[in-house]
Amino acid sequence: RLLENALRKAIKKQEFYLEYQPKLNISTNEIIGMEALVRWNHPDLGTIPPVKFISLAESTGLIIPLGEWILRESCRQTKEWQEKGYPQLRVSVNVSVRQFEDPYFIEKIKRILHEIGLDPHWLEIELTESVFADLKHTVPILEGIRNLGIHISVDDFGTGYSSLSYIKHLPIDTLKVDQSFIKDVHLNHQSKAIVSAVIHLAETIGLNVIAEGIETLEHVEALSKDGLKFGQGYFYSRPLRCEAFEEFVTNNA
Ligand code: G
Ligand code: G
Ligand code: MN
Ligand code: NA
Repeated sequence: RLLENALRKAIKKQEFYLEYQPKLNISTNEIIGMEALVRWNHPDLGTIPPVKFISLAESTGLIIPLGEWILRESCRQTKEWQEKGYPQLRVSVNVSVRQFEDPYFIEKIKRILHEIGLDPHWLEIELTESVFADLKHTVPILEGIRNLGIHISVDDFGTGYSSLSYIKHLPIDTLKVDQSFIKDVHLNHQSKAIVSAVIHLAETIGLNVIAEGIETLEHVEALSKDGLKFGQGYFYSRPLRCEAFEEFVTNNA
């Protein structure tokens, strides 16, 4: 209750900000994009991480206005970076099932992109597998999003319902292998087998794969051997505030 009211006020007072975590080509170390991650800067409690408020925002429906702000702000920032002459990068935004099920979702995205003047090609949305529980309902929405030119990636891949047999029928672009499989990929045969299977099968059906949660050089080496192209994780960079992200991009160029 208390936190719910605080969250309601925080949305009105705009106490949120975004951090950006780089995504890289793991063989060239070239930056290919960034994931926007929300943080709440509470006036008394300081920075509150999303694990403390996203599920509350979802259960109360506050994720709808909050999610709209996150989409708008990440698109606005991406456009600003393009205009400032930074390399053109795609921004990935996490979208909750609740937002995805909002009948105005596609209209809202269109309006935001139009207002900001950002080409849809530079936007990617990250959805978890829970979205795919009801395919009859999901596929037309995914197609609508993709027809705009927006990319779609499946977040935390491997932890939910999907099997590669039905993934092949979905209008998606990228599988994001869950960090739980990356953590011990260099030590555990089972994790390694799962990661290899995802990489190779994704390749045959024409999807991109990115690994999240890369923390060490051992991870990079094990994943490169398996033919993985893209990655993200503390080994490269933590999520960064705008200024630090600009610095990262400048040093990476
Ligand atoms: O950002 P952090 O690194 O702490 O993320 C923790 C969890 O919160 C992750 O599951 C992440 O997907 C989720 N999360 C972070 N930012 C957002 C956001 O902007 N929207 C939604 N829906 N979830 C987010
Ligand atoms: O659910 P989602 O994949 O969107 O959430 C990403 C979460 O993982 C965020 O909380 C982000 O800060 C965190 N994260 C990103 N890179 C790493 C990493 O290398 N190690 C760990 N432990 N967490 C990471
Ligand atoms: Mn994500
Ligand atoms: Na994830």
